[in-house]
Amino acid sequence: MVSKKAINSAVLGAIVVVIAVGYVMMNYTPIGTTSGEDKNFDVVAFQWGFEPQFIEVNKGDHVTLNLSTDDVPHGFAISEYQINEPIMIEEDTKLEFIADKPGIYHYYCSIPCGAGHDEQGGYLIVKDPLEPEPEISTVTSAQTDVEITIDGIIDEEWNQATESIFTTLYVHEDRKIFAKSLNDGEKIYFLLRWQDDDANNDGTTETDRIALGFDISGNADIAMGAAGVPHVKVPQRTIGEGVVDIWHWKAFDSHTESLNLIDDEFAGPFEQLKEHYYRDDDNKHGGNNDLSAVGVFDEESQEWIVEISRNLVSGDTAVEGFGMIDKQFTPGSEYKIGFAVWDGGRGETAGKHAVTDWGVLRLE
Ligand SMILES: [Ca+2]
Ligand SMILES: [Ca+2]
Ligand SMILES: [Ca+2]
Ligand SMILES: [Ca+2]
Ligand SMILES: [Cu+2]
Repeated sequence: MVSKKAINSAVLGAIVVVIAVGYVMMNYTPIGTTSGEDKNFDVVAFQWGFEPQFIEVNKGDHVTLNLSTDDVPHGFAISEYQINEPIMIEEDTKLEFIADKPGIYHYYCSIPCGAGHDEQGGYLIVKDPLEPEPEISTVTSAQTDVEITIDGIIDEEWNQATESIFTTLYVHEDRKIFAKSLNDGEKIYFLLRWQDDDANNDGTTETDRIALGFDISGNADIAMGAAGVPHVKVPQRTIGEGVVDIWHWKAFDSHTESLNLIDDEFAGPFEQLKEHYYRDDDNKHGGNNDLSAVGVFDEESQEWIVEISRNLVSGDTAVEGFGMIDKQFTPGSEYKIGFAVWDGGRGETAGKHAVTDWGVLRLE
């Protein structure tokens, strides 16, 4: 799996830190021997997130989490594992459990800690080594010499592109994103469709949205959607050490009260994001918004149809503090691509969304 290497290196880093740092053992519960391995992680809670955001273990592993907070008291909770542990200031809390249930579990903060509290979370991934790895989705961007009109209406030309399916994995499982891509030597185009039973685009509810992510650094964990809590300008989602280009379309943007807005964003390592912005055009920090998109809700088929385009090559390759924040595309190459979707009608916003794993974008 593409994301595995990134997770493994994070695991290794965490183990090194655990060995190097002495800690007070709190809430220590001895656990008998199991068939699994010992897995240790340093988990830092902060306003508003956890680092790391993904913890991957195998079924049966004896997991030890060394919990600490960077700022105010937080909690670490996983409902399905009956875990709910307070994390107090200047106290290291050791939490141990056997990862006996395979699956993907949301971990979240259980102590109210401010504006971004609801967004503070991450994922415990418990793999069953006997289960085969899921297949990686690939979308092929065929070459075309016809210019695509970005209007949310399916051009003739789209009929020659092959459709791929990306399925969401985290929290809201099994939503399907149907993706097509074309490129004409200058621009890359995407046609995205997904099922949604209500168009949330008038500002009375949270908005429907979709985001595309492109791994820039080559080692980013899965990290889709908002890279920060916009109103407080604090990074909320971290992506290990990686940098990801994010294209974030909203049916309705409440800040500008406009329909069909696409933000050109990026996410990076937490320490870097703290000092910087997350949107390419944010107060003139970062780069330029290089994206065009239009979405139309098809009442009949109950789905959003969104067309997006960008130049294959953008200018945002040397932004202070980050370097490249827009993925650059070359025909004949392959890239890591992932998706997130939000259904505003279900109250989904910011970090509450349905997310796919990394797949492959292949440019012909
Ligand atoms: Ca069109
Ligand atoms: Ca840009
Ligand atoms: Ca960008
Ligand atoms: Ca909706
Ligand atoms: Cu918290």
